[in-house]
Amino acid sequence: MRIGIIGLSATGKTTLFNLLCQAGGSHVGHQSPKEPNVTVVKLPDRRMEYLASLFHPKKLTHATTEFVDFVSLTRGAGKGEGLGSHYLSQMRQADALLHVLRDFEDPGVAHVDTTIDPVRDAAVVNTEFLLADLDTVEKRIARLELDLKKVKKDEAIRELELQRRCHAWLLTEKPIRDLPVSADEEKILRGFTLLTSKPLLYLLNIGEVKLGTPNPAAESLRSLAGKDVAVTQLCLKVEWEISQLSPEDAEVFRKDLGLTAEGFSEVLRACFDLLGLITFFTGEGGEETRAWTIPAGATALKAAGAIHSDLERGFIRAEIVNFADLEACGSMAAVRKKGLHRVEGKEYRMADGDIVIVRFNI
Ligand SMILES: Nc1nc2c(ncn2[C@@H]2O[C@H](COP(=O)(O)OP(=O)(O)OP(=O)(O)O)[C@@H](O)[C@H]2O)c(=O)[nH]1
Ligand SMILES: [Mg+2]
Repeated sequence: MRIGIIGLSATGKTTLFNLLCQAGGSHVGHQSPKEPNVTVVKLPDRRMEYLASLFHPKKLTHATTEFVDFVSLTRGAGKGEGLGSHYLSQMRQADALLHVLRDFEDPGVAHVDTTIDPVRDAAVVNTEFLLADLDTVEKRIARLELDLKKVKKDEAIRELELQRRCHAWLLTEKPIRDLPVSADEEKILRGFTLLTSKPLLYLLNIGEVKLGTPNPAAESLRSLAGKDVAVTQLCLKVEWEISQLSPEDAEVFRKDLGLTAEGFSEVLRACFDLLGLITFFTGEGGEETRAWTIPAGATALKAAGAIHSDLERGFIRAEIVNFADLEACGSMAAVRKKGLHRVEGKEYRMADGDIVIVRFNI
């Protein structure tokens, strides 16, 4: 899973990226100045520590997410101005976009505009994405029309119809996320990698003075948000300061400011929820306890495939205990005694927190 950090200049993207690197991310680094920075971040999950305390594994492997720190977007990027098209094509590779919006006053930090207005800034970037998508769709339509003149293929005819629908929709200035499509069409759409089809998380980078107060910008963004759009906020400056403290001091500081949970895990969680992913675990009786991510609604067979293709191929059954039952009972033995241990087939839909043993034969 790859999440692209995007936004206008000096909104806090790199600050966020550095925080992610600190929070256990390994820095994959720059290949060249034109390439963005990438980090792989462990997805915090309190359940992992609990499982480790029961299973005593040699190795504990968290689920991970890749974050990419992109160069700032500017007006005109959607029409390919400057390096616009180069950066936008990199953004198309992301599974979701995390849009950092400046919502802090600081005369020392230059802003592209004269006022602080995150809702306006969000619209600026969205417009560039709409223009970029229009361009992509137009080029594809022209290509398909040309191909269809030579050979009539059903697949191309279907795609052309869908591309034309996308085109008309984009002209009304609406994101592809909100375009009503069938499940089959959604699959085809995924291959288009349109920017306005990607799940989007707005992160308002708020000033310290706004901590603990209701934020009208967040409310406005929420009221405008369509499908697959979420809004969250953090004060990145404060998060950065906290990240430089010892764990004890950090806790005191958080309390003083009325900040409860790790702000950071919340952002990660929000990305995860937005992508519609769930976690399942393996490791009972093994050397490694591991968290895996799959799309919500995936079957036991798909879960087996996420672990190894052999498990999918030779799948016999899945033995499942849900984490909530395990925690309530205190041990696997107690879970079994209570009959909360289940045997499921291929078609079973995995639930978040399922602990799985896949029985297979190849
Ligand atoms: N006051 C204040 N300054 C911040 C905050 N977050 C970031 N900054 C400052 O804003 C400046 C830009 O932050 P970056 O994280 O580099 O922003 P960016 O979006 O990566 O900027 P570009 O990559 O240049 O577009 C830095 O000087 C940060 O120290 C914040 O929450 N409050
Ligand atoms: Mg930066």
